[in-house]
Amino acid sequence: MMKLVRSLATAFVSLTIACGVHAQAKPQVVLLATGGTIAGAGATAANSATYQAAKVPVDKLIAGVPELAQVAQVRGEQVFQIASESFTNEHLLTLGKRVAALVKQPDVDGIVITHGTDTLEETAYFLNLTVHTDKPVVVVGSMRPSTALSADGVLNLLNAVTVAAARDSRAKGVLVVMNDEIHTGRDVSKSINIRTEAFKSPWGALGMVVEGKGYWFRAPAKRHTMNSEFDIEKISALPQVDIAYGYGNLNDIAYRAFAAKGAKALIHAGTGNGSVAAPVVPALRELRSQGVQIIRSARVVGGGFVLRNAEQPDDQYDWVVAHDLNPQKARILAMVALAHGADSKALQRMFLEY
Ligand code: DAS
Repeated sequence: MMKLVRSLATAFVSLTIACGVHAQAKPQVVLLATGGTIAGAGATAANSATYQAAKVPVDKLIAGVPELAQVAQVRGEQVFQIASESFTNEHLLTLGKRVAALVKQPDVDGIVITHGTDTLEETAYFLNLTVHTDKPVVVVGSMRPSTALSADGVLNLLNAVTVAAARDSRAKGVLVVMNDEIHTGRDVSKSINIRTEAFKSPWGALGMVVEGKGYWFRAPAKRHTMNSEFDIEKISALPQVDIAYGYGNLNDIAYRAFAAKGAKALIHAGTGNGSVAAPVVPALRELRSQGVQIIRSARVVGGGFVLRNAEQPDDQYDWVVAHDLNPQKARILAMVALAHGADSKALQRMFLEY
C-alpha cells in the first residue's frame, strides 16, 4: 500500500513540475488591438469585401482562436477600435508609446498589434524606426472579416502570435505577418486592395510561418529599433508632412496649398524616377527657400529607387531623394526625422540608412 502511495505521490510531483515548467516556459505575448478588418463583421458569410471594420473587441479576437493558448500566454488591450485609414499622428504616438512601455516589462516577451490593412505599413514602419527593443513586435491584419467564408484573420493572428513568441524572431525589427509570410515593417506595402495575398515587399519577404513554425530566409538590411537614432520617448508631436501625386498636365496648386497649411515637408510622388514636371519646379524651389523640405519619391514603386541628381539637380536645389521608400513610407520617415531636428543633409543620410 505504502509503495502505491509513494509512486502516486512521485507521479503527482513530477506532473506538477512538468506542468509548472511547461506553464512557465510559455512566452508572454501582449495583443494590442486597434480595429480594422481583422476585427470586422459582415452581414453574411458571403460578404468578404462588404462589411464593417473595427467591431469585434480584443477579448473576442483572442477567444476566437483557442489555439493561441498552445503557443503563448496572451493578454489583450483595446488601444483603439477604428478603421486604419482614420489613423492620425496622435494614434501613432499613443500606440508607439504603449509598445515602448510594454517591451520594458520583464513579463512581456513579445507584442502583437492587430490593425487595419490600409495604413498597417505606415504604423509598422513608424514603430520600426522609433521603438527601442529587440523583442518581437508583430503587426497583423486581415483582408476578410472574421464572419466571411475562408476568413484569413484567425490564421494570420495565430501566425503573428507564433512569430511574436519565438526567440528567433528577436532583433529583426518590427515585423508584419500576413498570408503565411513574414515581412519587415520597413519594406512591406499593401499592393492589392481586395485579395488575401495583398501584402508585398519589393525586396521579398523575410520568411514564412507554416504550421506553427517560422522559417527565415533573409534579414533586414536597414537600421531599425535598437539600432535607430530615433526614439518614440523623445517625440511629443509629429510635424505635418504631405504627399502630392505627379501625373500629366501637373500644376503646383497642391504643393502650395499644403505648405500654406503648415506642411514642413512635401513628398513628391513623382512619375518615373521621381521626375518633377517643369511647371512645378519653380514652386518647389520657392517653398524650399521658405524652409519646406522637398523629398522626391515616386509613384512607380517596387524594386527600384529614386537616384539622387538623376532626374533633378538635388544638390543644387537642396532637395532630398526618398531612395526606395514609397511616398507613404517616405512621409513616416520624414516626420520622425524632422521631429528629431534633421536638416536636409541629415534627412538624405537617413533616407539611405533607414
Ligand atoms: N478599412 C480597412 C482598415 O481598417 C479595413 C481593413 O482592411 O483592415 O484598414
